[in-house]
Amino acid sequence: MEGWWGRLLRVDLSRGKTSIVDVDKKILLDYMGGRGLAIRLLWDFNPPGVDPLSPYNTLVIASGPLSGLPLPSSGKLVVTSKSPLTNGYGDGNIGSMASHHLKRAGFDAIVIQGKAKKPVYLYIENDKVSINPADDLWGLDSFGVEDKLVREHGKNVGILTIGPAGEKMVRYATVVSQKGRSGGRPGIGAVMGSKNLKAVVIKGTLQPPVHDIESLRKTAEEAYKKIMEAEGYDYWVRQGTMATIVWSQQNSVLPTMNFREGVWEEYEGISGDLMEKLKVERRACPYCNMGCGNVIKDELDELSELDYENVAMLGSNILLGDLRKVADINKLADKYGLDTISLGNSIGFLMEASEKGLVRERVEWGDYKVVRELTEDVAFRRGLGGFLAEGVMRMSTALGGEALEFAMHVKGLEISAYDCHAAPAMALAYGTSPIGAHHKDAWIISYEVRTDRLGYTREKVERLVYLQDVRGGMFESLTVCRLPWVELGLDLDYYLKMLSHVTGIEWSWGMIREVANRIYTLIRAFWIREFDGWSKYYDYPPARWFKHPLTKGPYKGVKLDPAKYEQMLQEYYALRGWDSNGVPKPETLSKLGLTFVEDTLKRVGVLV
Ligand code: PTT
Ligand code: SF4
Repeated sequence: MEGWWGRLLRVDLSRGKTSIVDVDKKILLDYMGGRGLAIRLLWDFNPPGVDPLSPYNTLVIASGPLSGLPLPSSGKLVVTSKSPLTNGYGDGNIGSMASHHLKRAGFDAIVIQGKAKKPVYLYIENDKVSINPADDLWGLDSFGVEDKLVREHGKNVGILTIGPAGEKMVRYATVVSQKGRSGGRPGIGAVMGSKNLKAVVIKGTLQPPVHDIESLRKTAEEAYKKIMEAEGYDYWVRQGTMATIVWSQQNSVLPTMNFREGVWEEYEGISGDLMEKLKVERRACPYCNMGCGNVIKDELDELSELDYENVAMLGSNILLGDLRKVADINKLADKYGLDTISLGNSIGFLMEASEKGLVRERVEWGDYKVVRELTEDVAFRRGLGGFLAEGVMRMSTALGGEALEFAMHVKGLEISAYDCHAAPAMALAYGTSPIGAHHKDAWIISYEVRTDRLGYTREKVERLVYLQDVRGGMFESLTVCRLPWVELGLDLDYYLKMLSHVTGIEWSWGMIREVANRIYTLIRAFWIREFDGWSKYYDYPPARWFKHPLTKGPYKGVKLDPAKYEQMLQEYYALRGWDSNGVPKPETLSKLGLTFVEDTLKRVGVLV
């Protein structure tokens, strides 16, 4: 079948066995790949209510129909599991040679279950698969593992690994690749650690099946050219996502002091302009001609690859205003395999709790030395680091009372770097994101800033659903980087054309949006299945944005309005075909071919 191999690699670490199984063609067409394929596999393979850190949880590493091919920014893959941070659906996107090799090894996805008795790593060379001892890798940081595995297997492989944080099952441990690409914010690295799986090494040498290679080549060539000719290309190549620091400051969304404010007087100390002056190297994911991996030398003169989220969360959010120091903490997070967004949130939360006298320890805002020590302690779960390793939701529940109001998470996933006191649709994007508070599904904040900043309108809700379908539905399932479209305006029709040339099927926007809707609805059913007592209030952003207005900047005095938020949420549910509690209606399930989840939703008491 062109576009897909129709094959999964299944790995049972408890028994030390691997097998290759076929995937039904209809499943691939209905769910596309990446996130879509992964949620269907999780639904089928995970026992309901499974402990995410138990051997029975399933880890899926998936590529999509455009992976492994020389198409713009196609070198991404998705890592997915039930999240130990949220207890719901979790995934992350990584740009790495592992994407290229996974597809070229002849698999659409790897499905990993069980737990090895001792540390292991998985080695895949097309159909040749082995589970190898990893005693000498266990305990190493992600950079050290990568070096060792390259020495063993050569440079022409893709490597996904965890650092000490994954081994210690820090709830926001990530999967790392190529010393600076990291994915799986909701603790996918901890799931690998719980399975004693230190790394996955892939070498693929097959040619993925393509329907019309000549047309594909022409379309890709044209798209690459459009990207390079786009207005803003030079600026993007210079600053990448780091340009967002100044933009966020100007628009009062820069997370500051644990999302207390949206502006910070010292933002220039962490800006993209400063980064440009310090830059020593630029990296790119495979097949990308707009590489945004900006590398500077950090406080210790070591290399650190920076992105907006990392710098905002470890900079303005904790009042650390020196880019080289921020870069040092960012590098530690990459080495140890910790999500920078959750780390910056957890430390910011602790600083605020300390300021308010809710914890005994004094942890001052912006104290680099303490932040450095805490980051190491989180990775190894030492002392106060063990508390931080649990993430903001659990930390706030332990402290109770006032602490719950400034716990900046949705469904347990810490908020990424956009303050929403004065951005109602972005707050809704966080509320309804399928993994908890993350911007990847709908970065509607840029639309809000451009159009009607403070409105709670239906138009914004419609736009939000559209963005989710394109970003979280299409891009996460094609497993292609969305930035050529988001940042340089590459026409979305290129993706339809490429998909049609690869698969030999004429894809329309109607078809893509139906796939996306199916994916969102199945993910929603998964959350409901895994949660004990589903409520629409899980789709609410933190109390801080409703209760405590901004005290500075152009939106001084502004906070979210709960009644108007609820109205937008209800409009969102209606557009998705879900009921007023956010539960998919039977007719929606039927329309999307998801009737197989109906019994489960009845059993947990949300459907009659
Ligand atoms: C992503 C989240 C982001 S989103 C950032 S910076 W961003 C942080 N990056 C981290 C990091 O780095 N190290 C670390 N230890 N923790 C980190 N946590 C944060 O993780 C990333 C780029 C970026 S940079 C963005 S926006 C785009 N994201 C895409 C996406 O989600 N889907 C898609 N189809 N294309 C995307 N293109 C862009 O990719 P998560 P990466 Mg990432 C070092 O992981 O879990 O998805 O969370 O993957 O290869 O580093 O590329 O301003
Ligand atoms: Fe990777 Fe950046 Fe290129 Fe996207 S734009 S593929 S994140 S280098």
